[in-house]
Amino acid sequence: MPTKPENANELLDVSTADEEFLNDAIEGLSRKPQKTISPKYLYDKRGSELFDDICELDEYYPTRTEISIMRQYADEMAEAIGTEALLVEYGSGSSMKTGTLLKALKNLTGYVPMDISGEHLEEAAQRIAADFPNLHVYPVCADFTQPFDLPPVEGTVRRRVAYFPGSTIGNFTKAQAADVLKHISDLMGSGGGLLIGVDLEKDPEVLKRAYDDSKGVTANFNLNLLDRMNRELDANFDRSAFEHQARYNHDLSRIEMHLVAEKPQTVRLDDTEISFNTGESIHTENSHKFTEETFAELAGEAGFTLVKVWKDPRAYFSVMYLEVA
Ligand code: AVI
Repeated sequence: MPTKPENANELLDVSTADEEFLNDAIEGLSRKPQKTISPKYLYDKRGSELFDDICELDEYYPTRTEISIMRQYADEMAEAIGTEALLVEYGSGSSMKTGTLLKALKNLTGYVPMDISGEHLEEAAQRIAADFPNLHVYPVCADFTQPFDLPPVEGTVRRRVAYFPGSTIGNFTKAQAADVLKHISDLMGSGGGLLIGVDLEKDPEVLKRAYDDSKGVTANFNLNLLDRMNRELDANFDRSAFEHQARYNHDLSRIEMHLVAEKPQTVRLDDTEISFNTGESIHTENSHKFTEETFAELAGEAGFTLVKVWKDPRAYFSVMYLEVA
């Protein structure tokens, strides 16, 4: 059995400091005319659990559709990637999709799971290391909206390939997504690849049901952000005075999540007071939907060329493979 490099399975923590949450929350909630908070703050431990519950909902089609695409086409994806690749996963933890891909990949040199949550990451890395005992796993704790370096790895790396499942790219604004894609293309380098889950444009009614489900799980996920600010930032939000809303923005092809104040109120956040009028909202998340063309254009700005696209029969979701020229 090959021996593992010394740094395999060791967590490399390059995440940003916690006080950023307070600064970001005060800055975002002071914005006019639209109060806003970055969607990355939806994912504390409770938020991550609620997101896992969302993925199980009948109305939330993306997860199960992406898994079915991975199961059906993993071999074709592995063929496009080739041998002796270093696979870098953006936002790991989606072990079902990753396992399917790792099984199909031939002679993989190493696997770098990356996540902003150290806890989530260690669990995911341990699971993968147990399922693939011969695989060299190098977990990296990082906020991938910022540039970061890859750990040194042992063996021949013929190509670095980013694996970015879940259509998380859709949660960034177009400008942020272009930046993230540029960081990825810089890190993968010339000849590098990107295998990415991309949610597709569809009937807005299907989208509204997916983002405002009948069991209220997505509402809880959104409202948890208020609880989180109370827990971590010494805030005093009354969650019963806010309502979850999912709105489809036709012009920007995206679902927007908002927390809407149901009555006028003033909330304290550390030493800052934030006032809300009735109907005023905090914009908490965007989920952009693409066509093959709009995504190829966005990724093209970062130096990627679209090589292949796999879709489900309803064309609800896609997995695209792109390469850096
Ligand atoms: C993580 N991300 C891709 C999800 C999405 O569909 O945009 C987050 C989510 N928000 C509400 N439901 C799911």
